[in-house]
Amino acid sequence: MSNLLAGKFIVIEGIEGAGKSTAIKYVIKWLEQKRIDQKNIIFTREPGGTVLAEKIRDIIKMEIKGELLQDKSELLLMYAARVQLIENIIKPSLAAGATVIGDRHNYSSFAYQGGGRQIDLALIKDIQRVSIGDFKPDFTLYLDISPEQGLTRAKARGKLDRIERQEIAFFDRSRAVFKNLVENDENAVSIEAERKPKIVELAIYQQLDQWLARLENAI
Ligand code: T5A
Repeated sequence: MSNLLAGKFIVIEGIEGAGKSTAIKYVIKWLEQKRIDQKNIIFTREPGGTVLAEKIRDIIKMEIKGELLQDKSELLLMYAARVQLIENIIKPSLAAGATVIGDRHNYSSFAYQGGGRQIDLALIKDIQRVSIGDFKPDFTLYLDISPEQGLTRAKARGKLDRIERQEIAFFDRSRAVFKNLVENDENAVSIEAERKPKIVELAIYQQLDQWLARLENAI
């Protein structure tokens, strides 16, 4: 069974405060229950995850008086960080037989820069094609939450950053794009994330079990 999970890339997506960091702990617990050795579980986050990509993350989060980060610059920085992460960490780890868990990936750019910032999705697709080609996750868990609820959770944790301070409509558009992408992706599932942590945890295990069963049936 563990062989089926070797070399697989599992991604968690969702808007702010959906519970991605919390969900990752559950995914790690599930992998350990499937007897995947801790050293074969690699965790990544986007934007970030390599030395240079973390520096790009700093630029994305930075607020400079008198100079706005342009939407298209933000989009290109997301993909620059993604290329660094994929080529330096994700692909080599998968090739070595690890299971990689990603806190956000490509769908976040469609949701935030496409939905939120309203950049043409066709343009994002072109940038995706020239930067990361057809690289994609094996399985995506999308945590669905209303922006009101997600931002309440995020606020409870502390000061909001540049992106988190966008208006509710921004996150409504992001959520709509996420939902559309997930509905049209047979390797992605949506989880209602407004429920109690224990219920969300069980829903995540159930979805992972069903995905694993599909992998087994495909042999
Ligand atoms: N971005 C990123 C783009 O615009 N484009 C892109 O292409 C990419 C990759 C990243 C920012 O960059 C943007 C999106 C982001 O704005 P970040 O700091 O990594 O910035 O932000 P997030 O990924 O949004 O991470 P957050 O930490 O804000 O949200 P999480 O990880 O979803 O939430 P989590 O797990 O920390 O939970 C939030 C709080 O809720 C509680 C937790 O204990 C925590 O306190 N919680 C629950 N409470 C009640 N019920 C539950 N079921 C709960 N689950 C968790």
